[in-house]
Amino acid sequence: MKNFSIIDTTLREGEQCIDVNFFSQDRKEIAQALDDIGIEFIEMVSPKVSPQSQKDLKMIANMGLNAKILTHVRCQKDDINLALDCGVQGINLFIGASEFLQKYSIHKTVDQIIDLTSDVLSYAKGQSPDIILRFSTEDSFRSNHKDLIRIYSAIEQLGVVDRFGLADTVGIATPNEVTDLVSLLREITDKDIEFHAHNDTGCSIANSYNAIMAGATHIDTSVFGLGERNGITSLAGLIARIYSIDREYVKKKYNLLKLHQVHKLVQEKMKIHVSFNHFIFGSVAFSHKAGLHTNAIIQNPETYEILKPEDFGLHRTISVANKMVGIHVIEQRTKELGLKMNHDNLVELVKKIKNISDVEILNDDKLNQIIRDFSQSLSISKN
Ligand code: HCA
Ligand code: CU
Repeated sequence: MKNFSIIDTTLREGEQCIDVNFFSQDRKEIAQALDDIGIEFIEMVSPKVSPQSQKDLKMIANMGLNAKILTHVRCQKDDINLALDCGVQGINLFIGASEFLQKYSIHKTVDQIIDLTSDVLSYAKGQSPDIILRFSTEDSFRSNHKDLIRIYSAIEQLGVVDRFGLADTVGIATPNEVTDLVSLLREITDKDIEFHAHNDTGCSIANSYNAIMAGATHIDTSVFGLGERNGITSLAGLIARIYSIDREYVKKKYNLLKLHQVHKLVQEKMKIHVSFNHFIFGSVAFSHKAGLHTNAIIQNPETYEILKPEDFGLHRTISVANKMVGIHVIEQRTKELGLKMNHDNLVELVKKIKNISDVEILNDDKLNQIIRDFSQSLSISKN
């Protein structure tokens, strides 16, 4: 696994989700919770967004967190000045590059984009030589490659930028396209490369993974993947992806037991409905049902689990009360209830459970009652 850093942008991109609105206290607690995990960078909304956003940026930049605080700004000197006044450690500057954005958003040609960004980036570095400066193009994956090469090469030559970004703003990129574009940018610069993936077609995690493999050093995430439309790379999803490749590396890099806290915070504060099948923190993420699975899981969980729930402070659930149940788990449940049955009895009991669950939904209490009743009927027939 290549070394990489996470830039969590829950407090910027996340707030662009239609259901999300952060107040001061929310921002403070979320920033602290991200820092507790060991997330390396926290991106916050531009101080231009609102007066309180400006105060909160200052407050969080001065909290003394280990995470570096970044803000996301347009290509304007005013925005740069305001960001620097807030005491941030880094500025993430972006500008549209696709034909759509050249025409309908920024109304500039490629030459004008190069002139403007060169001017504003040089200004920023001149004002604050220690600032970590990032330059990114919006909608990179619908931009003409020749335009991108011209823009990035010009900015690289300027020599003031610490990190270059690529953004799949509309979630259109495939993993192979990400590999290609990150590799192309890698040929232009030795500097850090950041990748930002929207998830409109469900590729954001795979795309982020391919970006790392192709040489990206920084990946943008948000809690639950919150962002514009259906969002971006989920923090838990990226962690799951990397953990499955190199568990020890991820466990050393991040405090995984703290990952739950920030998810709980965002869920409770924003009152959002978390998808039942979200990575790691969805309600069914560590549940097992089919007989073949549960039989193997009770012997060795790794048979059907690549993520260990206990590494995230969670537990697995093994569903027994359903029609897919197998004999081994029913035998175990019977023992747990203090009952003893021979193999033939167990075969008959499993059959009975399957028949009942064909016509009614079982739960644990009902299942236990069926087992007890069955056991009782056996002892009655014996007597
Ligand atoms: C947007 C901007 C952005 C920026 C990403 C970046 C995108 O909200 O339109 O600066 O790297 O997706 O392009 O989030
Ligand atoms: Cu975005």
